[in-house]
Amino acid sequence: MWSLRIWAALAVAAAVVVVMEGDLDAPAQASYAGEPGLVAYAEGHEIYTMNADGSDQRRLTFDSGTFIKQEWGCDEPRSVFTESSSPTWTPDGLEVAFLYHAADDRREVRAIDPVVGSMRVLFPDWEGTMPSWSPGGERIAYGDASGLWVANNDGSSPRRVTEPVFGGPPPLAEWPASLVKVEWSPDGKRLAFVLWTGGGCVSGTQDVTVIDADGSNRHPFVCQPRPDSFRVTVDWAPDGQRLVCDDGHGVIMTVRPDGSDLTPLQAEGGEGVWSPDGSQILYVSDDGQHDLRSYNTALNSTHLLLAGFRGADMDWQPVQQVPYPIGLVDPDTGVWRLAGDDGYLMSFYYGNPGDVPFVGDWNCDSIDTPGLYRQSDGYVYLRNHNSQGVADIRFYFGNPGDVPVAGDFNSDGCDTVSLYRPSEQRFYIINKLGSEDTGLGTAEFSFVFGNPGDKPVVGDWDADGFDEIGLHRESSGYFYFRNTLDTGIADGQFYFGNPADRFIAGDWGVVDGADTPAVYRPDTVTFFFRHTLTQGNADSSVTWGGSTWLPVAGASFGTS
Ligand SMILES: [Ca+2]
Ligand SMILES: [Ca+2]
Ligand SMILES: [Ca+2]
Ligand SMILES: [Ca+2]
Repeated sequence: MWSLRIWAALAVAAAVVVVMEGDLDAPAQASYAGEPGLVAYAEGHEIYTMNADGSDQRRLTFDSGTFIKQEWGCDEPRSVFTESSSPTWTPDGLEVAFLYHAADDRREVRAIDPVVGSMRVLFPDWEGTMPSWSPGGERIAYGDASGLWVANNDGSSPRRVTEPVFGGPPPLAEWPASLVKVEWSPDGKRLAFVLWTGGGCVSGTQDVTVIDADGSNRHPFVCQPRPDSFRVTVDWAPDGQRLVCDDGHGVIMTVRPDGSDLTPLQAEGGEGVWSPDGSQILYVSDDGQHDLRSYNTALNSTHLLLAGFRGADMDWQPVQQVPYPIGLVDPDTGVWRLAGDDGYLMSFYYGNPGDVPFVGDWNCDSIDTPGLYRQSDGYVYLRNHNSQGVADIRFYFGNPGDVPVAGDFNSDGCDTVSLYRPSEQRFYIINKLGSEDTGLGTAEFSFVFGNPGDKPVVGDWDADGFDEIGLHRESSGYFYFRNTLDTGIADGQFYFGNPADRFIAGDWGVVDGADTPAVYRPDTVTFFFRHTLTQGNADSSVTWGGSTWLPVAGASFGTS
């Protein structure tokens, strides 16, 4: 029945998981403002995204709506078309997964990156409902006519959690039941599913059941089903304490997972989805119009966002929060993802495959923005905004093979691009930027530091406002740094990181003006942060990204 392909990529693109170790205080998170994240939805065989206020609707899929076959159901012919449906964000929020009904009548689970537009097939032959991922992405839950299933995220080791028994008074109890939607709770402990039972073509009823992921504590009829209810939807509050659902007849409600404390919203409609911060529920009103509305859970008030909204099956993008001003650049696609001051990711295209990415404050406004160094011709491309666009500043500097190092080496509040030449183990420091496609000229000063094979990194190790340099020596595992920009022995050194780790530095964990190193480890797609310039284990870590992605670190990337 099942034909499943290993989905290794999910393990690579795991959700952002922030782990704080030791006794150090977690950095303060900026307060929530606005509605972060996109909302994916289905409309007319295709998948779209929009902002949470209904603006900026973008179509993601373009290959649906092709006639497949004629089907007879309930004594009426029905045309079946290729269709993309049931959009669901992957747990890392990077892709929209969806069910695709293919022209050969197969069903696939696909995923599309809304920034890049690239599409991949996760499961090429799928017969269940759209999978719902566990919060960490390690497992999937899905349903079919035989019950509720939990499996590894590659589809292996499926285990049936429960059978599809609708129950209730006759005739509901006698009719066959089937699962039509599954939603994993944010704490990973419970599953909510929509169960459908029908007596042929004339009647059918849907309702929501909540069950522990191990199959215990079954709570049926959580949303108080009424006869002839179709298209019941359900979504979890981000704290897992409540659900939003509807009875299929326009009564939209929130309720505890055990069915208690049912509270109808002061609104008619369905398709409710909870915002990642819990402050609002997005829904489609059912008062003759199909309007996109939002319900403020604190004020118990609703307001109109968009009149005449035809979307369905909405899913709100999981909000990634990264606690430090770090970023990752995918060198294969040129997609940048930077953690803003509010912790939310900004993503945009910049550069060509193979360019070496770095960041700096080129226009002295305290916001770090991208830079690229093209090692083949020594060209530097700097941009002053964290958005897609052309370079604001471009010039050439250095020799092929040089490694860019950016920092504020004279403490004037402006970053400049300097170089490390591995063939000479020599830093070339310059405190101005070039312009207008010209050469930058010679470096202001240069000095030798390090051994062949050392990897350079820039940071202000002594908190005096002047950036200096450091090196990672993979052969010994040592990190060396100097507090002056000249030749000499290291002012400090300690063991940190593994070979193949990618070094960055920033003022994280202990925010005192002094930079400390971190590594991005490709094989586990994890950043490991050291909060002091001393030897020891990582003080915190962030799991995020892809194994070929390159890390960058700044002081502030602003907010999108
Ligand atoms: Ca700037
Ligand atoms: Ca400077
Ligand atoms: Ca310094
Ligand atoms: Ca620090």
